[in-house]
Amino acid sequence: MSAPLTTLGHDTDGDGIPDLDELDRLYSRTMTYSINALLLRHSISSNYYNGPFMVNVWSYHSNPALEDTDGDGMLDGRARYLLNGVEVGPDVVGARMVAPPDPNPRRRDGPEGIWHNHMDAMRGDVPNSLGDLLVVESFNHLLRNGITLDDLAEGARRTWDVTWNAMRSSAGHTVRLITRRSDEPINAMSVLNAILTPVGSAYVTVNGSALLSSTFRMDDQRMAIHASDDYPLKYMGYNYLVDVGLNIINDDKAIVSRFEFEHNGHDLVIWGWMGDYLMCGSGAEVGIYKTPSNILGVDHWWNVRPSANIELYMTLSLYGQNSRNNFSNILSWAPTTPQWWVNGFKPTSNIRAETMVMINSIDFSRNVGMFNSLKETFEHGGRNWQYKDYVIFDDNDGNETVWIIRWGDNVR
Ligand SMILES: [Ca+2]
Ligand SMILES: [Ca+2]
Ligand SMILES: [Ca+2]
Ligand SMILES: [Ca+2]
Repeated sequence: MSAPLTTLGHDTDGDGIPDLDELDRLYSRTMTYSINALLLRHSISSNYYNGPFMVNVWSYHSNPALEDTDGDGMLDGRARYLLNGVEVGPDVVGARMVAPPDPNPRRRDGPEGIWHNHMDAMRGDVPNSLGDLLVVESFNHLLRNGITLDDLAEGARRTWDVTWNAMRSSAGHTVRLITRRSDEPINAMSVLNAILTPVGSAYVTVNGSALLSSTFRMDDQRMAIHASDDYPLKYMGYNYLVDVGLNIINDDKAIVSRFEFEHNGHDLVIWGWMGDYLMCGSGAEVGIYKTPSNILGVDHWWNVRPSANIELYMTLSLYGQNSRNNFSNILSWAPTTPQWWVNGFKPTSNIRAETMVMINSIDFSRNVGMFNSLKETFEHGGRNWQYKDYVIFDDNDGNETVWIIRWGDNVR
């Protein structure tokens, strides 16, 4: 260490925690058993030992000479920030937070190497605004993969009746469905027709959603496509059928994260998916929804609009595992405007959900109360306790950011 422990507040490794706090508590520990065992092993009479039997040790919360005690890529006591690819302190203007403080400085959190890979990916240019309007490319992707109109219809038939009823009653006035099954040669419009006709809201809310309002856009760096949050879903809400739809439609089962909590008398849910989306390729999405209403036996989760203080700054990164300790960045997205829903899809990628890792951040500084309500549900005895390993709460230094790191079952 670079200063005596008597120098209060000194932080040798600069990780935000003073040396003394990293060392935690000094206590006296007996060494009698170990010393006697050693003497016995070497057949030495205890009469020959006249040293101490008690030693003073630190209980050691984290290493005062290392920023990242457990080497998992998250620092012991502070979040990590980048500006133009260079790691900087939190106070640098324009710096973007890319990793939370380590919730467990002495135990690796998340899949091995993921935070290192994430830091590397974030050093590059991360798209933060929308660019081209995009419709044709996702259709081409669909067709390239040999998916026929009959495939779409078959996959959706089972859920159609109930989703249609729910959709009609909840959102019929906001969405004009195209209900004609086209027999024309395959082109973008006939694919659109085929999708919307049999699938209904399950498809509309997951894969076809943005197509309804033509707001699928490529980000400004052409890394991935994004559905704008200003589209019919906000009038319709999500429900469990979305999960059903996603799982039927894709060969690959989606990984779903679903955290329920209450705030100010509202039932809220943070709901995320990742997987290989039929039309859009490898993708992920996370949204905040509130107040379920039961329509024809189906709970609908309505989004949080128009309450501006529930639109929050969110980021999303998606990775596919190549091998142990090695992840490829599928997409990253850090929009500069607050969202109730963040999403990204890469039509040219077909990574399976079980080898994916999603890293999502939600900055609750616009709504600290909601942060606290959510956090309580991840504490021992709370309703989301079972998911605690997937969520990191950063309330250090005035941050109120929630990080969701979700990985598939096959990630090693
Ligand atoms: Ca330190
Ligand atoms: Ca340290
Ligand atoms: Ca660490
Ligand atoms: Ca850790």
